[in-house]
Order: sequence, then C-alpha cells, then structure tokens
Amino acid sequence: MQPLKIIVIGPIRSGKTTISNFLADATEIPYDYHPTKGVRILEFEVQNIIINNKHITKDIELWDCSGDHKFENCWPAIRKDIHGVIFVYNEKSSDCLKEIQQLYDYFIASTFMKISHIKCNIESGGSKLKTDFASFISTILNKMHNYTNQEDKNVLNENILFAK
Ligand SMILES: Nc1nc2c(ncn2[C@@H]2O[C@H](COP(=O)(O)OP(=O)(O)O)[C@@H](O)[C@H]2O)c(=O)[nH]1
Ligand SMILES: [Mg+2]
Repeated sequence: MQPLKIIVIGPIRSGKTTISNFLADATEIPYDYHPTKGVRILEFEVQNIIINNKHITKDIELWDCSGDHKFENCWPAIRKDIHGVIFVYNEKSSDCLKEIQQLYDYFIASTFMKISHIKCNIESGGSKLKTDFASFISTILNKMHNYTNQEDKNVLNENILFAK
C-alpha cells in the first residue's frame, strides 16, 4: 500500500521542523535554529492503527516544508496527492497573519473540509501530540477504507492544525 503523504506547513519559525522530528522520532528537540531548504521528507511508520477491527501499521511520508516564500514555485508539487496537512502556527505572533492566510487558502481552504485544531507544546505535551497524530492518521485511513469510490474522493480529505 502506498504511504500516506502528510505535509507540514506554516510560517517560518513556527515549529514545523521541531514537530516533524518529534513525530518521526528523528532527533532530540534541537536548540539551534536551522531553516529548512525547500522540503525535507521524513519516512516512518505508525503502528497499531485500528481499521475495520484490525490492527495495522502504516508508512508515513511527512513533508517538512519550508515556510519561505522563495519556495512558492514548489507549492503545486507539495500539494499534489496529499492525504493530510499539518498546519503549524504560533498563536502569539501576529506579524505573519497575511502569510498564514495565504498558506491556509492554498493548502487547506481549497482542498479540505474538516479541520481539527490542536494546541501543542512539545516539552509538556509531547505524548498528547503523538496521540493526536495517531488519531489523525487513523481518521484518514478509516475514511479511505469507507470511501473507495472515485466520486467520494473529496470526503477523504482531512487536515489538522497545530497552534503553539
Ligand atoms: N521551547 C520550545 N521551543 C520550540 C518548540 N517548537 C519549536 N521551538 C523552537 O522554535 C524555533 C523554530 O523551530 P523550527 O521547528 O525550526 O521552526 P520551522 O521554521 O517552522 O521549521 C527553534 O529554535 C525551536 O527549537 C516548542 O514546542 N517548545
Ligand atoms: Mg523548518
């Protein structure tokens, strides 16, 4: 079965790379700030998802995308064939509202119908973040299981928002 393509987008310094690494278990929380060039794809699996009363393991491709506008020409490729979006933004910073709106319109409003809003803090709420991610993946897979017809394709779309 093909992996689930989940993209992580949001403004610069909102925490996309930190959250991606944490969900993929790639590294410890980094202390230095390294902006991501273009996109970085993390591959990992999520275990114990229950679909149709069976426990399954699913491969995930998590696309940690740069929030920089100079990569805007990559947006169509990033959005192609996505199963879900993790939109990360910082509630406390109001200086990038226009950018948030642009990203939101392009990647979310045009594609998704259902949005879950989750507050997160990796230091104090890391395990909740992982549980929320697992239930996000499970919701997507259950919808894919229930709607296999092409005409129902648009109901598959699911998306998650992380506020920091
Ligand atoms: N304390 C704390 N720092 C965070 C958290 N998330 C991100 N950061 C810090 O915020 C900065 C930007 O994070 P990064 O993930 O690189 O942002 P990106 O540009 O959206 O990929 C880094 O210095 C991170 O260490 C968090 O949940 N708690
Ligand atoms: Mg980054």
